[in-house]
Amino acid sequence: QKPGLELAVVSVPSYACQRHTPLLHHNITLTDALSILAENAELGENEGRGVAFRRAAALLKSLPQEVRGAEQLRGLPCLGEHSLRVIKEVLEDGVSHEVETTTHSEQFKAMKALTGIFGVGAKTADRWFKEGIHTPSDLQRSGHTLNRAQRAGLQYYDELNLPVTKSEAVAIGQIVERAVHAVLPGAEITLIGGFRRGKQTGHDVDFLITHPDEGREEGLMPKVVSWLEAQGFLLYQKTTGNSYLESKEGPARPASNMDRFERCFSIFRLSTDNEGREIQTGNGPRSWRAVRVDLVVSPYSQFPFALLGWTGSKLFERELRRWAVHEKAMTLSSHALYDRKRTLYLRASSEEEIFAHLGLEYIPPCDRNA
Ligand code: DGT
Ligand code: MG
Repeated sequence: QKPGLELAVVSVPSYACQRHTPLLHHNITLTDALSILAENAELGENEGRGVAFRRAAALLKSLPQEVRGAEQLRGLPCLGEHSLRVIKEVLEDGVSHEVETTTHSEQFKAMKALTGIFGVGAKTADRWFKEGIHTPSDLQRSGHTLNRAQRAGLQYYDELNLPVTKSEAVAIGQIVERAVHAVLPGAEITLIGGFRRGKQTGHDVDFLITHPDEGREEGLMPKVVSWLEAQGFLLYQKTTGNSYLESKEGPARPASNMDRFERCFSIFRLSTDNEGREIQTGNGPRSWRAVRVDLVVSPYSQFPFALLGWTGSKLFERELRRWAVHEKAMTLSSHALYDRKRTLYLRASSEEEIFAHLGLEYIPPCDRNA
């Protein structure tokens, strides 16, 4: 028996939310290749294709050992024809021709650079690319009218594309805590997103804010933002009160809840004095850097759903919702879990209870890195 042949015998469940997916895994070369193809599909607004590559990559991330040969993949779920072809190529030749062509393509490079500007999505980037704009500098020179987010995104481009470290996330957390407690003592602040899953760096820092007395959290965001602005901590902010309405997910909520889920997309001005680090800019060095920060406020009764929904990974979230609908006839969102057969909302006071309602083994945040 070849080493590792037992992989194929172990049965691996097909939904990522049924599996433990640690941050560090054994198949980086393969998942990197598939992630590039996923990214390319997403940039080309081919969502279905993107998800197929992401699912294949997530399956490989959950395997207990390195895949050395294609025969080890027999019987495993989530591996479509295209993904299998790419995996086999990488296993045999060390690289995939399609991945190489993609990473070297002008279009992929330009789309990545342009969508790397805060406030720029795939549609806008594609329009600019077709006009011959390939880089942030091209955009700057083009004289295009940009919105406030895009202007900030361009201004802080280099810094916002620098990974945010865990210690920077902690420092931001202390500022957010001061702000929140100044305007609402007793409010609770939780670090969510990738850092809650144990990542050491991130593209932004995400926080969820709530208060044990339901209702006290209403109208909190504008007050927090005013405090942060007055103290000079914000370079940019946009607060939305109805992000839930705009999203397609989830059951319809009672009208009274509509504007309760507040979200703030911001750019913080974080001092780098503590680390003795200087940021190099076009105008010389300075002792602060720009950091993307997302703040979300949730009513206490929805907190476990918000916590689960904002911890990620994005694919893990997608798989949870898919599992809920297709296997349980339930609708899961960051606000609630609805049982469509019994036509009622299921309450939960912890993430564990939501997994239990869904008939899933509890997966801790550190194993949601699908
Ligand atoms: P990164 O890139 O290091 O920041 O990685 P993450 O996993 O922190 O990704 P991020 O910050 O884009 O999002 C964190 C999680 O929050 C993500 O897994 C799904 C969730 N999320 C992000 N945007 C939305 C949204 O608009 N609505 C809802 N319901 N969830 C969202
Ligand atoms: Mg994040």
